[in-house]
Amino acid sequence: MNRTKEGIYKRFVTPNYKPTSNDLICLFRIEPAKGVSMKEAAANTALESSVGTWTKLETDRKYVEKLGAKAFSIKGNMVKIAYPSELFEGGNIPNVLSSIAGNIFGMKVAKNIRLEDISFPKKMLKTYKGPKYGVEGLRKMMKIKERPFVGTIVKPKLGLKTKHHALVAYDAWAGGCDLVKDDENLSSQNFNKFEGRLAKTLEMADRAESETGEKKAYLINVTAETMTMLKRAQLVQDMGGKYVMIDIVTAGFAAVQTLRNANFKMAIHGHRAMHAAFTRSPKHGMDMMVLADFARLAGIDTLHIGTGIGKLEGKIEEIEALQEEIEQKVVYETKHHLAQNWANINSSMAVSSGGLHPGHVPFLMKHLGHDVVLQFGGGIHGHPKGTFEGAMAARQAVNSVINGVPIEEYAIFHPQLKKAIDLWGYAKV
Ligand code: CAP
Ligand code: MG
Repeated sequence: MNRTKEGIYKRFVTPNYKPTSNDLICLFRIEPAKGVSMKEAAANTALESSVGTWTKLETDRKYVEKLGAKAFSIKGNMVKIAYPSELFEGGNIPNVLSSIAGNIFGMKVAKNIRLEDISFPKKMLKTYKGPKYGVEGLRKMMKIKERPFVGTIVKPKLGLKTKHHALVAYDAWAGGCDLVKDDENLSSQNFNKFEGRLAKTLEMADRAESETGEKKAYLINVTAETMTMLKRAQLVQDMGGKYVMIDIVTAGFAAVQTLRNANFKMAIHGHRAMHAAFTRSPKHGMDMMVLADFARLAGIDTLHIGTGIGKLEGKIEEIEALQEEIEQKVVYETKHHLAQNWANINSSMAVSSGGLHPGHVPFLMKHLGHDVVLQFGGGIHGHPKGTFEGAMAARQAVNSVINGVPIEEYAIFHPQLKKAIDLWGYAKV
């Protein structure tokens, strides 16, 4: 490699380059370090994330040159870099991340660097399974034609004994929830072991199904060391479960791929605990968009994307963009996002969760429509009359929107909803 600045620029900063349909594109926001030009920071990002390093190499070969990434657009601090897909092994998400989201985050030439979005070429998409069910498949599985799904997380998030956990799940289903999930940090602790919980809670799901005539799914958390994870998932399938959940960040994308590639006849729910460690800063790290892209690629059927109104950070416009990214087949380019044609990859369904209660439903449905899981933890189990009526209140809130009746009016004839909005209020839309 020619290690003069000019040599590096010539190879890694190429404004005339037109990306081919086989290139993976990344959109970075780069803030160069003091005394470093944008061009230099962009060049170093491209080289470090592909074939280069800090010095000229005696081992370099002519044929390596064509694998170099190219910064082909620099507008202000937004830099687009194209990577030839030959750089990556097919079907290997950790491999892709180690390049495009690897060493670059620690480079001294950049004060801050944030990966805003990524666009996969068709050639790469073909090497991944994507979601098995997607929005359509999940609607068929749950026999829910149009409305949003209503979900809950058993609370308290940790500590309940198996018997009580299963009873809380039963009340939630009987009251009107479609999905009941474990919380992100429940696995197989001594107070609530996986096997016992699975058996007892699935029993309650069956009971609620026969009593209500609706489909009920239990999203049991199989996040664990991967061999254990697979054994647990197999057990869920053997016992008639429809769904498993995994913490996609703490378990890692290899684990998500392992779970998806095992090809169980079950949907996979993706919780994103820990994402904010690197998605929260607007300057450094990566946007949730990138995580969502990889979750869809790996095969997550339902993914947490935030609320825009609940207890956790995230503006509603960002949540809408995330929903579009994971649910649509074709996503168009905007100032902050790259275009994507998802080709063979199925959709993932958005999950809105985190500090929600029934009074938020009109706001959520206005912004996120019907293809969404509305998920309430405290907002159901904190209902003054308990879980059963809390779940009723959540379903009533959804019905109020479907029937076009303002929630406060609907509440007059629906005492469970009334109790909920008396306690937590409601968002005006
Ligand atoms: C929600 C929740 C979910 C968050 C995760 C919790 O409970 O169970 O894990 O939604 O955040 O533990 O906070 P509440 P996100 O409904 O009681 O708040 O969806 O943003 O990934
Ligand atoms: Mg939780």
